[in-house]
Amino acid sequence: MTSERVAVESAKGVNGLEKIILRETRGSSAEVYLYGGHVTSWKNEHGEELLFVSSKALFKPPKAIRGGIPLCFPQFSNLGPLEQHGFARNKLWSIDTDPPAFPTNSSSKAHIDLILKPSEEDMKIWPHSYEFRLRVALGPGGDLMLTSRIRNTNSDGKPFTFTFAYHTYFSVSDISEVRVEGLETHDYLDNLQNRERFTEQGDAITFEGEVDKIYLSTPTKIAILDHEKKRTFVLRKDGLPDAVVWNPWDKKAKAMADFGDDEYKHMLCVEAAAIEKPITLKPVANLILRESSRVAEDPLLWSLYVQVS
Ligand code: TA6
Repeated sequence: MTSERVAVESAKGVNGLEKIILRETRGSSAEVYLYGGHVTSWKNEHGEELLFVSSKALFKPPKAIRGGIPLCFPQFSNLGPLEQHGFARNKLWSIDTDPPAFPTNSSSKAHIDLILKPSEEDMKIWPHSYEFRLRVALGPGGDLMLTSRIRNTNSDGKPFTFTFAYHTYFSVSDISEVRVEGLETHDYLDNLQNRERFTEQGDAITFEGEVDKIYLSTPTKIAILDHEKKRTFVLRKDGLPDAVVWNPWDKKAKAMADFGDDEYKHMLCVEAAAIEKPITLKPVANLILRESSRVAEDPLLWSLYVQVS
């Protein structure tokens, strides 16, 4: 592999924040910031960016980066006493130099293991000891896989409970031309109507206004069809029963300082999540949560899994 195609490279990103660049032999690439364990770029073999990051995103702690794949842990949204979406997305992660063996073998060298552990200060906010390991990997076909392994290391034997989401911002050509398939007929909680419960209509979801819905117990495969780009994102998730669909549309877009007024036209969040039934983890128990996304010019399938050991 020539120097410019080193599989894993550390580099300085925006505001000097450290990032890891992953490159796959066939040309796809991804970038992950240690700040937030945050994937901010995923490009296909043609160098086309597949994730949305706002032109107004602040790469400045403690503000989370607007775009890419923020990690919502240990709390989704305001479903608890902690700050919105928890704290994992605004903590500094480290490179995990000695990760436990990985459940599956991948031929791709383009992966990085990060780890987050609480400091004394953190324990005052959330009184639990844990190890959150995140592997970000690029597959041979350019697919992006995120695997979270969460271990409860409380020495007092106490379990802890959390909600979780991969808050993925997909880049789309024109939101009014996008369809989401796989959530039809499923129940959802509408965040715009006090999380009241409704059932989705029978057709694929299309967008003509603000959407903020938590779909419950969805299928493991969800597709995002971008007709203009003749592109389909195939998102696979296991162990993450729910899926959030969000687009702020024009008014909310204007209200967000780190988001451009018209940028809602070019992004859609489809988030693999565990929200309706919070996850409880006993000490020493190990949980693996995984999501993968793939671009399929001609839709093909991908599969991954979740395991509790
Ligand atoms: O995932 C959807 C959502 O919970 C929306 O309600 C909206 O608040 C969005 O996340 C962004 O949240 P943030 O805290 O990043 O501004």
